[in-house]
Amino acid sequence: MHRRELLRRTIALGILSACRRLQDTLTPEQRTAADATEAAEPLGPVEKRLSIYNWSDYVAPDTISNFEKEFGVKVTYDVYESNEEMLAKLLTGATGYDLVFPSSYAVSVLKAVGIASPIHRQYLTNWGNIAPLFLDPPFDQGNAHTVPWQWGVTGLAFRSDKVDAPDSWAVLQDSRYRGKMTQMDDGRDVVGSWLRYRGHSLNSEDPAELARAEADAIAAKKNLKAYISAPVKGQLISGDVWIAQLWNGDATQAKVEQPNIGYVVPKEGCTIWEDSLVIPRSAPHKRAAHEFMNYILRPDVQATISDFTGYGTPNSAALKLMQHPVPYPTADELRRLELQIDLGRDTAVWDQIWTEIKSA
Ligand code: N2P
Repeated sequence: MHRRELLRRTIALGILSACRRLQDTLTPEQRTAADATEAAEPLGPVEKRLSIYNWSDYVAPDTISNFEKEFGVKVTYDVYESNEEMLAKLLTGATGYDLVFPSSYAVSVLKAVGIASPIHRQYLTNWGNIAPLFLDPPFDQGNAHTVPWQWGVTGLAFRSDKVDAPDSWAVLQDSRYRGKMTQMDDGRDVVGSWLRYRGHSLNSEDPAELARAEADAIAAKKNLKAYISAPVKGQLISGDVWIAQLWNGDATQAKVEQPNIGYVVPKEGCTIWEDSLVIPRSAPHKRAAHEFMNYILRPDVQATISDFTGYGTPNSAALKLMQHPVPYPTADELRRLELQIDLGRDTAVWDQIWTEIKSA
C-alpha cells in the first residue's frame, strides 16, 4: 500500500497521529510470501494470558469462563460498538490485543496496513467444521488471515405491538413515528441504507448517488431519536423506541426479554456481513489466540455462542446442534443482500458525508 493511501485512511478516521506507524513496507506479493513462511513456523507453548477485543454481546455467558478453566488462560475482555472504533484503536498503534473481530471490509483495511497476522492453520484441528460457503471469502482468499466467526444482516427491528411490520427504509422518513426510531451509529450502515433505498449498491462511490443518500439520511434524521447501535436493545425492550436499524442477532437477544419484537429485511435490501477472528501482528499471546480459535471452532462451543447471540454460524457441525438455528439466506434473499467492501480512497468521501449528516 502506498504512503498516500495510508495517509488518506488515517485522515478518514481522524487519527492523524497514527500516520508514522501505518506502513506495510512489503509489496502484496512479498507480504503473501513472508506470511506463508511465518505461518509454517511453530509458535511455542500456550501463553497464560489472552486479550480479546470483540463487539459487545457477541459470545455466550460461559464461552470465556469455560475457555479459561479448560486451558488455564486468564482472559482480558474489552468491547467495541463499530468497526471504526476498533480500527481507530489498532491504526493508532494500540498493542496488546490478541484477537479482534472485524467485518468484511475492516479485514481488508487491517490486511492493507499489514497488521493482520498470518493464521497458523496447523493449530486449528477443528477447521473442517466450517461450511464451504464461508471459506475463501472475497476479503481473505485462502483464509490466510481470518477464521469465520458469525454472520448476520443489518435490517430493521420493530415493536410489533406498536407498529405494522415496516417493509421499506422509507418508514424512517415517516413522521408518524417521529422520536420513536433510530439508525445505527455507523456511517457505513446509515449511508448504505439510503443508497439501497434508491436502488443503488451500498458500496457506491458515485457522487450523485451519495449526495442523494445524504439528503435522504438528513430527511430521516428529524424523525430519529438517535444514532445508536447495540445499546438500542434496552430502548426497544422498554418501548422508548419502536423501529430501529439493527443487526438481526441483537434484535433476537432483545426479543428474549420483550416478545413483541419483530425483524425485517427491507424490500430494497441491506447489508449481509460476516465477521472474522483476526490476530493483530503485535499480539503478545499468539499461541493462546490460536487455541481460542480452535476452541470456538468446536461444534458445541459454536452452537452455544450462536444460540445466545442470535447470529448465524459458519460452522456446519454447530448448525446441527443449535436450538434456534439461523438458516442460510435463500437465493431470493441473497439477491437483496450485499457485503460491504473496503472503499479504499473513497473512505474519506464517505467519512465526510457521515460527518455532515451527524452535524446537520
Ligand atoms: C453483536 C455485534 C454484531 C456485529 N452485538 C456486527 N457486525
